[in-house]
Amino acid sequence: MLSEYWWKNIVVYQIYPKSFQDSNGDGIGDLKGIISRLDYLEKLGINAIWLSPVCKSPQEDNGYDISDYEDIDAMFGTLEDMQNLIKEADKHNIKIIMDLVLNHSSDEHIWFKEAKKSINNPYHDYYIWRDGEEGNPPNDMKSIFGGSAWTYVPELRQYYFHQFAEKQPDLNWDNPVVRQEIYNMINRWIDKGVGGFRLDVIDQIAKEPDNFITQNGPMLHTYIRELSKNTFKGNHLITVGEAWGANIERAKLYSNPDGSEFSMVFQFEHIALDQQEGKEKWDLCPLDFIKLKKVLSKWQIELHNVGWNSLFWNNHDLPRIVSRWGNDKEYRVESAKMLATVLYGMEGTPYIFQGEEIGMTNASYFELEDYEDIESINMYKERLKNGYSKEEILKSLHCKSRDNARTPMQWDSSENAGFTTGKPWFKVNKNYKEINVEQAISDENSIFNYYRKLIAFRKENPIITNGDYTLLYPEHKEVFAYKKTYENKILYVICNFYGNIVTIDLPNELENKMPVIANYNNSNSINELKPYEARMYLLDN
Ligand code: TEU
Ligand code: CA
Repeated sequence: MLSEYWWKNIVVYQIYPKSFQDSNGDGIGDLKGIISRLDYLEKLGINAIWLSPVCKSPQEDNGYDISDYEDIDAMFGTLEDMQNLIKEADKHNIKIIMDLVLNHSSDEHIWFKEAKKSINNPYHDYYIWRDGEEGNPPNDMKSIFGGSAWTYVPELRQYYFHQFAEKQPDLNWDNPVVRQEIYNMINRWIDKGVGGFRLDVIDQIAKEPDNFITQNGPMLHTYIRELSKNTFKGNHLITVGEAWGANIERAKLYSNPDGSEFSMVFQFEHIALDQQEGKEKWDLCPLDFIKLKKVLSKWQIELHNVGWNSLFWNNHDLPRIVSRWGNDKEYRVESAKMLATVLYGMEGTPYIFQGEEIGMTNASYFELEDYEDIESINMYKERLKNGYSKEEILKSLHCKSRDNARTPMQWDSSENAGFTTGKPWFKVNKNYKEINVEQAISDENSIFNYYRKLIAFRKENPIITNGDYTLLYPEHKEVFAYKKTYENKILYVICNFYGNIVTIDLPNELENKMPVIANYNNSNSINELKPYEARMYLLDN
């Protein structure tokens, strides 16, 4: 029997199914491919898989546009394959977390096809419509993927609302019939044995387009509590709400230990600190390191005992962290380990995005025609129109495109990195001969083996999830260090976040102590940190 808070002590692994492992040579990753890699995931030490969407979808946004919530897309397999995955994963002590995209559906969902037949159709009110004349939308709200948030349907003389692409119409959460349909659908997945849910852009469901409200609408937490109560509440599932707009106060609601909303929040404050303030992610600037320390520490302290956070550097929407804030050239291995060390001493549930554990890098040599992602392609078109040069745009894409995370998983040095025997749907990163799973498993000093150590260490040491956190040297420009105390233990995490040697006066009690985990075998002197050096010490109090 699972304890109520079992998800506090695990590590989650995110799979982007299209790019993980192909099993039938069509060049697209699939469910059978995932089943074939469960041994690998068990070896890493993870206990849950967050599976990006595998439901039926025209794939306008790689599955984040669902046309049938209760069927599996043929390119990934069948419902039976999904049941097998749940069953086989369970044998490896791994739960399957489904990705629920509830803010919008695909325009090819039967609900929307019906909805646009007539304003009297029973499904019409499943979506958000406003009367209007062609060329004159209700207001000038923009879609997150570019262009207007309103699309005209001439037969109805109405516009429908979409926060994302035209093919992703927003569901009308103010309609109780829609909410009930969603709850029934979720309950059928619970009956099939899934271990939990990740809720896509959940902070955007309670929108009020007439008032320009998309995030954090007034009804948001009322709807989430109703959702939880009617579905997963009390079922001991792991549930995680994706919320770009969460602050601490809201995060306490999302992750209230009373289970009224979700197990945890997945928020992004720390991961947007290398863009110009008030601008888009494409508007690059150097990382504000002092702020990064402040932000991560704030979340550690403020949610302690009253909420629960996710710990991550990567997902399918973010560039690869080793290329972003590490060094994917001469210090790739050291910096990838250092970045992991910073997070793995913290309270929260860590998420590994596929390939992170072997230090996969950005595809920073892509040409414009290599990009597949709708967000990247639309940004390119829009910025070109607005007078940006191709070079500027390409630079932003190299640094920030979501496609950096979506190149196929690098399993070995054979053709197509062992991802497929056919033609891969998306280019394999050309560094796969050096960076791959086979290499990582055989090398005892690999990033992979370091992650295994960190994961095992977390599970054995309650100080990580229960300890009191203090940031050390908050104003230091290169060192990220913190201390935790719990019962009779003290944990120190000391990291050099940069590629130069740093000398710093470390606490006296570390003198003559050996780190329990470190990314260099020996240090010259305790007070000298090598490039990207990371150490974790566990002391008796
Ligand atoms: O992402 C939420 C979201 O707002 C992103 O579009 C984000 O703004 C962008 O990726 C930053 O570059 C979720 C999913 O994770 C994403 O893959 C989907 O495209 C999006 O929702 C729509 O479902
Ligand atoms: Ca396939």
